[in-house]
Amino acid sequence: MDLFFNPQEPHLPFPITDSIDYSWRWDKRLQAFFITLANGQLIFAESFFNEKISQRCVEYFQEHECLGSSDTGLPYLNMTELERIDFTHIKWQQDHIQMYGKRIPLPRLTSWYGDSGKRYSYSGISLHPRPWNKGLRYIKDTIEQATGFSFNSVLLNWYRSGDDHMSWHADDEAELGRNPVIASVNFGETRDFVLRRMDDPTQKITIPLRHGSLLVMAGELQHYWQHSVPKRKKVQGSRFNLTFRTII
Ligand SMILES: O=C(O)CCC(=O)C(=O)O
Repeated sequence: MDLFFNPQEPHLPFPITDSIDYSWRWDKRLQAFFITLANGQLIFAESFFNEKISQRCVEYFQEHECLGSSDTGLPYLNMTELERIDFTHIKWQQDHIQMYGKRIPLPRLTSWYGDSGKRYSYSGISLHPRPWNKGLRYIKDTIEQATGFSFNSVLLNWYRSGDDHMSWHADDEAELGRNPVIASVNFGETRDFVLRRMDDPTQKITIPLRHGSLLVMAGELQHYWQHSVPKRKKVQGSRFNLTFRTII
């Protein structure tokens, strides 16, 4: 029996390793879990944005001018369809990576916004920031006020269905600094965010990120852990993920 268990407080909704290096506590003010892992820290707020705001974000990210009227709720967009659509707020793009001498499209759509000059490069892709807009600034300000961290850029990922995914990687590019604080917010479908230790990939933590969830990664995490968003065949709809970062 856990003598320190307080039934009044929420319990961490996913398992973490039961060892001295791992712990969590509930923070009442932020309504979030503060989690300590071996070599890293997480803050997890399952319902950081309420349903109304989260739903508005899903619409905002997809709004576009088509036949003179704005529309939302797009089906899975391929590259040709993407080029025909003029998005109102977010300029979605299809990036490519070079693999085995071939140019391969990323299995998701992306966009990069931030302060002027805050360029970001990963996997051979170089991104120039578009200026902040009202919706992104609102999300950024809300996260900054709640957490006390500040950010100057955001990478947006649109997972059009459960086929879209993100492979194992760490956010360890030099321009993010030594121990970056990265705040990740999610809107739309729930998808699993999986962490694994680099020196022992059997050590994994799976965090279901829901409509409105916030996950902050901090400390040495990017040096010792990789993360991914695996394919999920049963997921039909879209999920939008925004990772707020500081480019130095
Ligand atoms: O979609 C997610 O939850 C993860 C995004 C991510 O890993 C990244 O942008 O580097």
